[in-house]
Amino acid sequence: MVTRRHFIKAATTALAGAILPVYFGRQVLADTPEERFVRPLAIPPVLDGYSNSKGTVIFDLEMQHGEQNFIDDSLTPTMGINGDYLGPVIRVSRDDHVRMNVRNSLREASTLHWHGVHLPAEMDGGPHQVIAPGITWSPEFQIRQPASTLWYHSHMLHQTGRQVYHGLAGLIYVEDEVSAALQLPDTYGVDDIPLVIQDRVFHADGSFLYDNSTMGPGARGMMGDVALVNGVPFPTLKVQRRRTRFRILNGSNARIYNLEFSDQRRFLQIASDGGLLRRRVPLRRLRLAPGERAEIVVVFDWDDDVYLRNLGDAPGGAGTDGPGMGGDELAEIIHFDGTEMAGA
Ligand SMILES: [Cu+2]
Repeated sequence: MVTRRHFIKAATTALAGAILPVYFGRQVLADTPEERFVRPLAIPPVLDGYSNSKGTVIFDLEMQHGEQNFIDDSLTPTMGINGDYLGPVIRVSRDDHVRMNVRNSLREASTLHWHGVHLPAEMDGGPHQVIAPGITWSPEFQIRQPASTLWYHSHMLHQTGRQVYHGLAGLIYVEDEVSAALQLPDTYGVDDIPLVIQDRVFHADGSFLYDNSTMGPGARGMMGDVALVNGVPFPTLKVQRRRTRFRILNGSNARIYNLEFSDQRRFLQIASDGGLLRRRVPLRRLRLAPGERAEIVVVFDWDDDVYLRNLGDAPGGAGTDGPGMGGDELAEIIHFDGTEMAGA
């Protein structure tokens, strides 16, 4: 059958070298999970903002070019917010009056859209709200919705896909008195962990391959053979014997994930796009389309050695997404390792 890799090779040939060969790295595409999942998961910084004399909570955000090492020794040109790739978790509370100072330090125009935030359209960074290079845009709005996991990303006309692919995205956490009162794991980075899942294709020189032209590999949306979680390819997270909450964002351009743990353990979904569910839902699989969020709680133990893996979108599971759709290219996404806790 035609795998995505073959498809891209074919496309590359068809374009007669218009794009460089796709990367087949020795590390991130190593054959065995033990060789692949060698990098620790990164935890994005949290931005709590600062208050002015009127009580408005202010967040300073800067869209910028950067570069980051994803594969082998190469540096990948990227875009980020307050960093090289992706942006901080913006943490707000219900009823807060907030101001976002969004400075565009890119060499190109962009926007920043608050995905899922209930707010007046003129305060949202949709395609109508272009920020020219060198300009700071400062929308103000009140947080008028329950606790939830939202996100922000570029929404630049005709450039959204490319800019998000290069890293212009981040999470927004809304907290309220309900989320504070529930006995949910809520220690950020310890038992309350964001997982921004994205798939990417790399050129041989380490740069991102993004080609959504009619003849390009991303004509139906870019899908990749390298999984990034919080910007780290095929990461490992050391886990402890405790309930752990994951706030998962499908930050991919086109891939729909059907996620499960490799031992098919049960977990509880506690929140979706709109916030906390009325009751927890036991699941073994979770389907997430691009832009969707879900919060889950899973119990780890000291001898755990499990992966979160993608079964693909079709009912038959991995490998059945069809030629060129890439569903057969991305199985294990992140490794959870409790084994070093043995005897501790
Ligand atoms: Cu969006």
